[in-house]
Amino acid sequence: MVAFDRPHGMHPPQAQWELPFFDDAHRALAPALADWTAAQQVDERDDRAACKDWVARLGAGGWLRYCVPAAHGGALARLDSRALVILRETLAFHSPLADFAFAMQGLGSGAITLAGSPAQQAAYLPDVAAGRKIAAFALSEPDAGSDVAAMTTFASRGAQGWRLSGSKTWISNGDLADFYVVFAKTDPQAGSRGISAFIVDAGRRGLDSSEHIHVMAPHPLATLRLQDCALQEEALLGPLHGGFKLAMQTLDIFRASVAAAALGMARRAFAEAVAHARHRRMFGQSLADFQLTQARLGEMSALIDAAALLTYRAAWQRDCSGTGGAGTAAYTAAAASAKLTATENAQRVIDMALQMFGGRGVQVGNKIESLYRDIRSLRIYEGASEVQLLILGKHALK
Ligand code: COS
Repeated sequence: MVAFDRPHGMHPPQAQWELPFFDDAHRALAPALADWTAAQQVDERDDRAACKDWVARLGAGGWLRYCVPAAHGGALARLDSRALVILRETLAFHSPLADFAFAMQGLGSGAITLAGSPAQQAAYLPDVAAGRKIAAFALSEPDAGSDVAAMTTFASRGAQGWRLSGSKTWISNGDLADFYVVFAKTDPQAGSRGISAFIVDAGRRGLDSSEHIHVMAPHPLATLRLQDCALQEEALLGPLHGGFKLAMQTLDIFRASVAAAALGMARRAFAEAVAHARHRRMFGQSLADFQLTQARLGEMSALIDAAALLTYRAAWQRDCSGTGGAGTAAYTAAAASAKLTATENAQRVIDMALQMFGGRGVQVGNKIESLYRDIRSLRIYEGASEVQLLILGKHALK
């Protein structure tokens, strides 16, 4: 296993930022981040230690400020989807774990940005922006993944506040986070209209996060067990029974950015494939001289372009579109299209790149080999491809 995930002199492409979806402030962001990442040396052999390290560095570098609004220590007045897309694409090109560390600060705190009380926002968001607090989003359960409304974690209200019982699983940053945004049923008979969100600090009595989950592309994951976990009244986040919509709105913000992460990984695989094709000799010529190789690179390039345009459109639509922007069904569909296409296309691009590398492509320690493992979960988390198809199908029928 390689000790350091260094880009070996590879710099992410910049021409895409000239597209009219972006403005000059966006265009300045990408090269500055690319230079910054190239100077970072993070030992990624231990995913938990590496993730902590990345959060601290991203905080110190000022990059996490794009995860929260300016009123609470953020860089911009509100969460800017195009900045998130640029940051995630660039980080994922360099290191999928760096991208993960960045993204989870946003996803884990997104519901607080959207619906937190002034006290909740002041207590958490500045620390998230500075990398002093690690955030997590706890929605999935063993029997409620895509079907969010089937969750059984229950929150009961008493004279002293709330008591939460149940289990959450596949929780990114589980056992690493300083706080979790936990979704629980507050009216079990009301389906998606009976869910509420809570902020649960790590170390709280009744919260056990010690069961780690190990996956093919290491990143910190755990199951949370809540047993009569007592919370103060003020731990309720957003409106009572408004948790399902809050979860969907939070996911909506970050779905276009998951697409961007997939795009960054696909662009890296493509850059590796082009470099390899130029240098690899066989049958008296370079791999790049074969028309078969040229056709394959052409296919990869078109898949990347298609993903990029849908991703940037979704981000632009959320930031700028008056009629189809944030909170509209049109935007939800645009984000679903982007996530579906970018993650599926990236899987194909990385697979094609691996094929071009031959045996080296499956050798542990090769960048393509790790990308092949890294990309797989993006087609599942934050709404599996099938969920995106469902969202698009429902939208078409409306
Ligand atoms: N923004 C705001 N409100 C939304 C919304 C969105 N993006 N999506 C749905 N809603 C609202 C609907 O308008 C509806 O409101 P009313 O009760 O007022 O009518 C309510 O939420 C229920 O919507 P719907 O009937 O579409 O919900 P379903 O239970 O059919 O679920 C899917 C829809 C499958 C799309 C949803 O459960 C989902 O996204 N699942 C995947 C979850 C996920 O990403 N899990 C990964 C966890 S993080 S790694």
